[in-house]
Amino acid sequence: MKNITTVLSPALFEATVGGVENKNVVVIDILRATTTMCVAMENGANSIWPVDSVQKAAQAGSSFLTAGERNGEKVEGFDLGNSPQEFSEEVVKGRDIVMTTTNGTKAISLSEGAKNIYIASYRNISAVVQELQKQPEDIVLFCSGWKDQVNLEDTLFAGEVIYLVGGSGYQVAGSGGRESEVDSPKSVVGGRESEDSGPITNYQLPCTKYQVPITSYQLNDSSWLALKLYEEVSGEEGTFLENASHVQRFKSLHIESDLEVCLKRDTSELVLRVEQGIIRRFVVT
Ligand code: 3SL
Repeated sequence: MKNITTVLSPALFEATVGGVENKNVVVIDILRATTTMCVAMENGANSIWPVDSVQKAAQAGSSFLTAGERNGEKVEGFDLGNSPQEFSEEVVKGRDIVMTTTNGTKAISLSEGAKNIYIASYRNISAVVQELQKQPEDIVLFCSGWKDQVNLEDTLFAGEVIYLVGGSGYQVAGSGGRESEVDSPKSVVGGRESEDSGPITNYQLPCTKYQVPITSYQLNDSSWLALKLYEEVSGEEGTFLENASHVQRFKSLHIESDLEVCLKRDTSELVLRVEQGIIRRFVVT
């Protein structure tokens, strides 16, 4: 039995998971930090050192490209902001980057001590899912949110990871094999059974997509929330995310074109992992 626990914002980290030792943490900041990290590594950056303050980044040393934002705007004096469009091959290839962002790098530092810390975005979602399916330990999906608040984009993405990790159907444990094999997330049958049978939080998710053996997963309430949101919105992410407060913020900062980059799927098969505080490509052995 594996637990998939979703942490909806850094403010809920302590209360939701307490500690992350022996757990696989996936840090999610779709708009934009973890997407930008993926783009930088896709374009050949050597490594990214995520730090939680502007001061630390500024003191990193001249060999680093400095990158970061506060409130969505580039930190004054830094080489780069946090727009994925700035991290082109020409700019980042072979470079070590030090990066600080309002929420994403904070979630990474809170995850310190986990067995593995992965960096996820739509750009590497399938690679991350396959990596998670191989790991025997519990999974924590850590949504960076916005200034400790829950946001739509990270929650929606967490829901898709839950859906994909388990595959395209699932059955209620103890239901005598009642199973839902489905074509689209919208028709997934799940949920809790009647009050009399008590709460059922223990589901078997047979994965067909990546042909992994059936594993049982236990979802916390936030994971259920995320999964159900994904089922509802799947295929219409772009339209749905027009409602997101951060997309509204993009509009006021005139950076709407970043949204399209952030919603691009599977542009690489990179698994990015934080190793001794530094984000590197994870070489699967
Ligand atoms: O907070 C963060 O980590 C950033 O991704 C926010 S922003 O999109 O750069 O505003």
